[in-house]
Amino acid sequence: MALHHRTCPFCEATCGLEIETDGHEVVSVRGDAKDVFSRGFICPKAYGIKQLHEDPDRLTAPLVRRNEELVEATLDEAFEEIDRRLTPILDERGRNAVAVYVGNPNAHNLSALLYGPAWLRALGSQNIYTASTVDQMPKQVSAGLMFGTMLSIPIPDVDRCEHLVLLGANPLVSNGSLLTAPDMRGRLRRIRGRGGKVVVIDPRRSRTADEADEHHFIRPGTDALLLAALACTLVEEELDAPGRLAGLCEGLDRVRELVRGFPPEAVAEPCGIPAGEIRRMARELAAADRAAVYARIGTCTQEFGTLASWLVDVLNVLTGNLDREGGAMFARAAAGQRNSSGAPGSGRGVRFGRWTSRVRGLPEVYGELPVACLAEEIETPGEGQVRALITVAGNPLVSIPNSARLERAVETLDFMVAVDIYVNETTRHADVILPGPEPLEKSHYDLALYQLAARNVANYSPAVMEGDGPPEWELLLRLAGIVAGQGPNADVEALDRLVIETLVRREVGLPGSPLAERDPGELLDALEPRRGPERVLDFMLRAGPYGDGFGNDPEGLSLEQLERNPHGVDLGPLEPRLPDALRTPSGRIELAPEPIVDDLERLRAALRRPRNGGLVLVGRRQLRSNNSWMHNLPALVKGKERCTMHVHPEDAQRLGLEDGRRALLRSAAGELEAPVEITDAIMPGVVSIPHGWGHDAAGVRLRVAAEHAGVNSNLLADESMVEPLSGNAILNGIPVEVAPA
Ligand SMILES: Nc1nc2c(c(=O)[nH]1)N[C@H]1C(S)=C(S)[C@@H](COP(=O)(O)OP(=O)(O)OC[C@H]3O[C@@H](n4cnc5c(=O)[nH]c(N)nc54)[C@H](O)[C@@H]3O)O[C@H]1N2
Ligand SMILES: Nc1nc2c(c(=O)[nH]1)N[C@H]1C(S)=C(S)[C@@H](COP(=O)(O)OP(=O)(O)OC[C@H]3O[C@@H](n4cnc5c(=O)[nH]c(N)nc54)[C@H](O)[C@@H]3O)O[C@H]1N2
Ligand code: SF4
Ligand SMILES: [Mo]
Repeated sequence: MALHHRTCPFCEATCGLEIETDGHEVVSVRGDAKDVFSRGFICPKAYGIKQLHEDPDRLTAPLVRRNEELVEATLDEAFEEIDRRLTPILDERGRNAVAVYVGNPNAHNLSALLYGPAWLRALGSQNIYTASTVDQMPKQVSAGLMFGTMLSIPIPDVDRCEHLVLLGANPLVSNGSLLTAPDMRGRLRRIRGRGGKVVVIDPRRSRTADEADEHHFIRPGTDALLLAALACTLVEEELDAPGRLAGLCEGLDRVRELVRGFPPEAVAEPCGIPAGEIRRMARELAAADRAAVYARIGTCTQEFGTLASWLVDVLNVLTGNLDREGGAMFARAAAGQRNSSGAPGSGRGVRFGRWTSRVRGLPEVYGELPVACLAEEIETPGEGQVRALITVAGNPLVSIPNSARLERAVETLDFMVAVDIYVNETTRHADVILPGPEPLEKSHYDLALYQLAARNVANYSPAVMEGDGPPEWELLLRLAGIVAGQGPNADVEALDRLVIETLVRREVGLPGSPLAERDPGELLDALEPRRGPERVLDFMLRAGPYGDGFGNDPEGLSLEQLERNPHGVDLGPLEPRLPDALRTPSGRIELAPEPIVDDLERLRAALRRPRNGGLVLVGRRQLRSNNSWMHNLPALVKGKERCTMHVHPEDAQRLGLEDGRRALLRSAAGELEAPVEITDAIMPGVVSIPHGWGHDAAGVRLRVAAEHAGVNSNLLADESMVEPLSGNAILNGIPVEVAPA
């Protein structure tokens, strides 16, 4: 028997797990009571790490398509096939003919975070797509424009705040997003316990709403109007008090003027929230000592996603709560954080639209194109047409709008590779599947999520057991070798060396770095004998804000120190970081970025838009689910059917829908049938279906999931609808017609 401590990789909460193993068998999975951040908390998904380990459908060997069928092959055969098929496409049709889709699990995968960028650079295609444009891209756009980097996202200081307003987020189910804070139920209860208040704005009375002091239904897609009206109230009633932030902001007076155009009396009707309530909410927000406004996916995947994301931080500024204890603060991560590297206080800022998508002309954002464009880029002939697709831990045939169209498009590709652990709705179309190791077989460090954490922590977990196959970073470097023209057997060791050398050289050349002017050779020697992600991570930690600086501070952080602390290292509560954390060219908070301000005209038009009284569709997440890919684990799908359509009793009656019977939903993009679940926890005029289901397609090798297939809600989402600033898909507030099936 052996006891291991490992961070859970399944969601953003980064809970510590205590895993007991007996040889290759997982005996038990518990919360790690000594974890410095989660202190024993886990959710039901943690057990998934055991069931994933045992899942007979999980791939452990590469698959290659031979005579129409996916059959097991050796790794060398798989890479030879990739080289044989991909290289001519690159040679004859150019780099853009190969598209890549990077899915959500990459954000929880050290190998992918460290080596993904390297292989994408080697590929050099403009057709890079990720799950970010069906998720948080609007927040990254507003954060980049306001503060200078895409992950400079203020996090509510939940452990010290006394008034928290949550919009479009259900952390009691999702366990938090762009807010890494295990046990949100406990944290919200403590806010109330210390006399504070929790307010939830959501078209559904969610589990989080049940735990709150106050919940308001809101018409989907109208959060930007509500937020603007809250800001307007602060300004009109002279309740705004930015304090020291006033001296850090560019455009404060301009914003004060702009929000005056959205008085509560004007937005009440479209939002479905009375003006008096909006004014009261604004007054309470202003009166609270330590308050934060926080919004998540419901406010991102909608028509005014970037405006809503921006207005959240406008409110945090106007109330003086940005960068203040108990307000909305910036984490200070131990490794890899752009806003704590180099010279403090200013930077290059962000630039978008360096290229545009070929068919629809949508701008690139942070090096990627909107995934809602992928199908048309495959379908439309001409130079730069996508002929090959490589998915890395992604299931776009379920996750992106109008997935039926993408499916038809994918069937016409010349070649497709998937780096994935299952044959699912997407990967069944691949010609080669490269399975990475399961979570227990790889080391873990949350490079991305600690930048968004409600407390500064660092926690590294070594692999729990040895895998048979190669680590994911080696797979990615071999792919890099192929697209760089080095053939199927590139020297992985040499490529890995190139990755670390590039990183070290960049750091020593960076003005303001603690390692500026140091000798790269000396630093590389000090990293010996580490290889792969451990070498890169060790370097990032030592070069980071708590690092040992390779001798500068012998007490400072290094990977070795994290290895000695299996329950993590607590780096303390959030601390004010402005102006140092800014990376805007002006060295100021850009409170009125031009592209965002220009978009207010579109919001103003929404005030005048007549409403037809029709139904709109939103999504919802479920505790025992993780997007599309954990439905093959028996413990997570047992019990009653979960992929149902929620509808309010009044709507059900009007439409003749009966609980437990099926409804037919139609949208501009498509139609589907779903079982009806009548509940007054949803706002009249709104229906809800969770995403990530629909596992009954031919060729899918998910035996458990197939028995709990559900329907894919993205058959209804319209790929032609994207939010203009971020290119994010609009997945909430989709007009639908509903009738008994
Ligand atoms: N309608 C609607 N659509 C949505 C959303 C919504 O709210 N409503 N939410 C959106 C959001 S927020 C997201 S993040 C996306 C998610 O979109 P995707 O990232 O496309 O989908 P996932 O379901 O996360 O699929 C993950 C894939 O990774 C594989 N995988 C899991 N673990 C590993 C691993 O360790 N290694 C490898 N190589 N593969 C692995 C799984 O088998 C699966 O194929 O969906 C989006 N789509
Ligand atoms: N158990 C579980 N946990 C997960 C996931 C999962 O699938 N299952 N997925 C993970 C991923 S990839 C992500 S991105 C995060 C997301 O984490 P959250 O952002 O917390 O996501 P949800 O739980 O979907 O909550 C979104 C809420 O927005 C509401 N909503 C919909 N439209 C609107 C609107 O127009 N306005 C407002 N104000 N609200 C609206 C929905 O009713 C829903 O309650 O969760 C992560 N954690
Ligand atoms: S909350 Fe998230 S990180 Fe914590 S145990 Fe559940 S899935 Fe894992
Ligand atoms: Mo997500």
